[in-house]
Amino acid sequence: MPLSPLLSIILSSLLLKSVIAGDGFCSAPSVIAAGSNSRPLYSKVTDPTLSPSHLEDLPGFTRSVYARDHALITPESHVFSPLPDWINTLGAYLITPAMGSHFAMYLVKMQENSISGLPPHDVERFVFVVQGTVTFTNATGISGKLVVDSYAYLPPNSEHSFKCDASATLAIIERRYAYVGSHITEQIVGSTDKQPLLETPGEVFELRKLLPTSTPYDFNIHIMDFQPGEFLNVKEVHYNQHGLLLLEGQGIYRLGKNWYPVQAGDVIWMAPFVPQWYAALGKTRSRYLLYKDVNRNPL
Ligand code: UGY
Ligand code: MN
Repeated sequence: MPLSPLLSIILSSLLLKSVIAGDGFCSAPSVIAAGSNSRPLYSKVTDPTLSPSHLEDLPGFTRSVYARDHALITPESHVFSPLPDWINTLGAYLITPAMGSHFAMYLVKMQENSISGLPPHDVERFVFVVQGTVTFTNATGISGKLVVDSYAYLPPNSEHSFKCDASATLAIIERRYAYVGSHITEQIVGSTDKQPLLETPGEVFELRKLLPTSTPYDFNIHIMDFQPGEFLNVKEVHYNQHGLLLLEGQGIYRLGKNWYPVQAGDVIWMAPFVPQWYAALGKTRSRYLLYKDVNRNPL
């Protein structure tokens, strides 16, 4: 039987009230508030939402996963401890060869009077500033400040230091350099926003590469941007390995047969040939930093 006009007005105003009050409906955390632009760049990495609000108090809950061919290491699982050879600095190794990778990826927290140590012999280093400012000094004694979104690449066996006099968070990637012929790499300092957008045939995401693509470099760092709703067209399966830090946004990462909700601050290890696919969701841009080994014959 049709509702009388008066009854339906009363019912819809009650319904509206309960939506505004948030009662009577499943309520999800507001993605709009979470994506507000008033926070500094990449602040979700250093100040993450540890888990969906209805799960954050659940004892033992984590989204982290460690599998044979991939791992998702989420912020509530990050364990920081003093870094060997560094002064006054804490680090969390999130990807290491113990997982099967040929590289290491770790987060570093520096504070007043923090000083970096050097990587082992023949190991190259890539440093990306996620938060704060560090002073970088190279082998010739030349110094400069590195701010958020800037980075440095250090060839193997090159003297250098990073110092901090307030607070900084760095994402670091290191691997044993794969020498080929007489090629050598050079020190590089740059910032993401100065790197040109590259062609991505068949794909919609925006791509920047932070290192030269020439033969001496045995890896590159990609910065990949997706607007909400955009996704990888290729359901990738390839010989290269990846280390990924989600700098902004949220979405779904497919790894093998698993589908993971992910958000800024999450780190992912992808072994060679693990099927991989990403779709950006939410209300804000997704941006990730991606290690990829290149330019070497896999045999
Ligand atoms: O270049 C890549 O392999 C990149 N598109 N992979 C990824 O985003 N998982
Ligand atoms: Mn890939």
